Amino acid sequence: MRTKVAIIGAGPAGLLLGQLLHTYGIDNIILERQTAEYVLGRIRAGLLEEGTVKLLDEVGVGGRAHHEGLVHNGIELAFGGARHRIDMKGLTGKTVMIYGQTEVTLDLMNARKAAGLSTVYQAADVRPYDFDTDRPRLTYVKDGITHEIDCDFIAGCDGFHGISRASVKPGAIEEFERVYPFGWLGILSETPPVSHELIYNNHERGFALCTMRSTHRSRYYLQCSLDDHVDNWPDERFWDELKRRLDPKAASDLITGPSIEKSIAPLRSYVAEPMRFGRMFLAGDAAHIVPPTGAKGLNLAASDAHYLAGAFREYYDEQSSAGIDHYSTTALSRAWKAVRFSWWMTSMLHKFPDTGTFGARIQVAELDYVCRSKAAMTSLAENYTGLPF
Ligand code: RFL
Ligand code: PHB
Repeated sequence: MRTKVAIIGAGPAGLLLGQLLHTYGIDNIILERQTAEYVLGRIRAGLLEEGTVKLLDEVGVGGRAHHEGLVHNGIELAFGGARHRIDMKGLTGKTVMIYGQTEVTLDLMNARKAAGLSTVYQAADVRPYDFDTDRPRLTYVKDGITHEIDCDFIAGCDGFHGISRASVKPGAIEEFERVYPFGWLGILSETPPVSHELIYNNHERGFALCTMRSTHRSRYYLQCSLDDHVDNWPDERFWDELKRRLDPKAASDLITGPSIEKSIAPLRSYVAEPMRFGRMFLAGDAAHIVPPTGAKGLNLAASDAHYLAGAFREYYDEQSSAGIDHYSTTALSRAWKAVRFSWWMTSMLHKFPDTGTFGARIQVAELDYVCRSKAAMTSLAENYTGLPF
């Protein structure tokens, strides 16, 4: 088998890249380890920057997001028992959209199917070879049979635990990492959200986030310890703890109900440099991870896909390698700004075991400053709604 771009991973990065390449007339194949149902079952991100929505429009799949997504003009920061609104639209002219990653993935999968593009699900033991030469190739096993794909380029869109980054020879990658001493326990429930905008809560018992998937489906997160387990959190305990971390009005407005999903995710900041190794390029979580506090992971996957698709288009349409030569620098420059913003939001909002009461007072001083200073608020809003790409 032969294709121009072989993409590993059918998450948001891989699917969006595949669709952008198709729009530009560049043939591609996606190899995904899991089934489509498994990929769609993962409850993850929920918030899209305007730039990400524009990319969905560019590949012709933005219709349902515009129809069903919830456009938000602001967020609230809660501390010391009170809520403070950041008017992002007023400060930056930009909004964000609540539209689940599962929906983005479904829309992209449907478009890919409709265009008759090739996706191999349950592709086992995917291996990239010879990407330091002009003739890279991949092998994978499907139904016990080994297949080979020759290609011009490999796109490693296979997430943090993927094979692409792991295939690079030791010493060729520099890694930057911060592991946080806590995780997020998340639940999804078929209940109306406590407020029509997101509430980020700094509380002495730990961080809490009130978000949503729709006007009748809520998503809540609690900071938890790294060794915690969902079995320790029956719904009742979750709702009780959430109420204790909310301001009095939100606690009394909260409508509870049975959870339909519950999971724990560790928090990590990670960047691999560079994002290009000969003819293999990393995109999305394969290259960088951010803690979810800034809502940036999926949006970074989208901007990487945009940069990489543009670079391939330049290569095929203009016979120029300039785009692929600049890809790593361009993508890393934007990624690092999101890494910084996500780290900052995480630092300001969570309870840290080692900084004590001094650290807690510093957080409140910073939150109070952010909520009173137009300059600080604008900086938060500019980063939250997404830096340009
Ligand atoms: P994905 O989504 O992990 O997809 C990678 C795909 O590659 C496949 N794969 C392989 N396929 C073949 N061979 C192999 N050897 C393979 N190894 C892996 C996997 O099965 C998978 O299908 O990476 P991608 O595409 O880079 O997308 C990244 C996003 O999924 C991620 O950054 C976001 O979910 C992060 N995130 C958020 N991002 C936002 O922008 N806004 C948010 O509001 C937001 N909230 C979140 C989040 C992540 C969370 N968790 C669970 C970490 C909230 C949470 C709780
Ligand atoms: C979500 O809706 O899951 C979500 C929203 C904003 C965040 C993190 C997660 O910062």
